[in-house]
Amino acid sequence: QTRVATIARHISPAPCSASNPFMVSNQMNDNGGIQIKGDVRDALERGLPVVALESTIISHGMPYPQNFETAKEVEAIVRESGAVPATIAILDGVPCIGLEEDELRKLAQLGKRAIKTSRRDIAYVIAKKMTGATTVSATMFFAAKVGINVFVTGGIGGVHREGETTMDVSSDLTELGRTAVTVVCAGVKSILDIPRTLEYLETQGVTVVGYGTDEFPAFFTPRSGCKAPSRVDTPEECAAITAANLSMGLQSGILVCVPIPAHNAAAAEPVEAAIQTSLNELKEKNISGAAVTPYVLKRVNELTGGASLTANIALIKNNARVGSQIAIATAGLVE
Ligand code: PSU
Ligand code: MN
Repeated sequence: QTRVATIARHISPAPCSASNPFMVSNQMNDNGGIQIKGDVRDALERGLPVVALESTIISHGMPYPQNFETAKEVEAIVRESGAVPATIAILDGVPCIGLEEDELRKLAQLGKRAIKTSRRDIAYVIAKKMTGATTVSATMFFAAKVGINVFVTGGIGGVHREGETTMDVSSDLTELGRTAVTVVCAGVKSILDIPRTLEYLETQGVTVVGYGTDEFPAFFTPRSGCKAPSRVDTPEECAAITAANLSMGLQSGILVCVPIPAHNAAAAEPVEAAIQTSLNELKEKNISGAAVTPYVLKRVNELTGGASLTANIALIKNNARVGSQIAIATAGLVE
């Protein structure tokens, strides 16, 4: 059992006041509050590169068993690249930083029976001792809390189409505005409103960079037609931006957008058609809120005969390679 019940020194103490009985003591975390897997804790204490990974992508983003296989392969890529993977989830009410293989499998098999856990859901899932798969927003929160600077995912949430009336704007975007973690992704899907997503990221003060591209990538396809605000071409440049962000205490996130490699890109046209179909179905079936993204991912996969899932898996692995290099370069710059 490599699991440890103590927290790393990176966690800043919770505000604690003897005169206020409602303030939770910092001691709570020392006993099963947050569990950090042994190899992750060791790497954090020694300043070695760690890559955070989310778990909603496992439970809600892909079907079993591809989700389990992909989760394991992504962790293996991070290790082969020279960093330590830390998949984050809440298991039976305990936030876990780094999962054992049997825990990954359990989450993969639970699928949508796990709670899709964004920032708003964290306290509830913990208090109810539930099992929650963390989205980008919740994963960023926990990564920052334990001192992990780099986080790899597939795609982030964004402003939904017609978001100007529904106000369906992913909490991933506000989390990026308030949490200093560098998130490596393949952009946002064209199921979302990409221009408005970029506007909102600017409002939130998020540093957005295209990785080896001038364009903001659109997840399944390398191009969106929208210009990325800035561009980098190396892991070292990303590390320098992360270091500057931390040293200035900006307390906001960085979004590194890596285009899907051209040979993995699903042909744009069938994906776009499948997206349109599933968006229409959302209205017919009255699906809204947190259920939207999982539904569309599932339907686009069905409608493209699995082509979108193949592309999804390929881009995540590519992001894991790039993200590990960024984590390694960052560990060399940041204490
Ligand atoms: N995009 C994907 N796969 C996913 C998600 C997004 O291609 O699994 C998940 C991520 O966990 C992301 C979340 O943080 O969906 C955003 O959900 P919402 O749009 O409800 O905020
Ligand atoms: Mn939403």
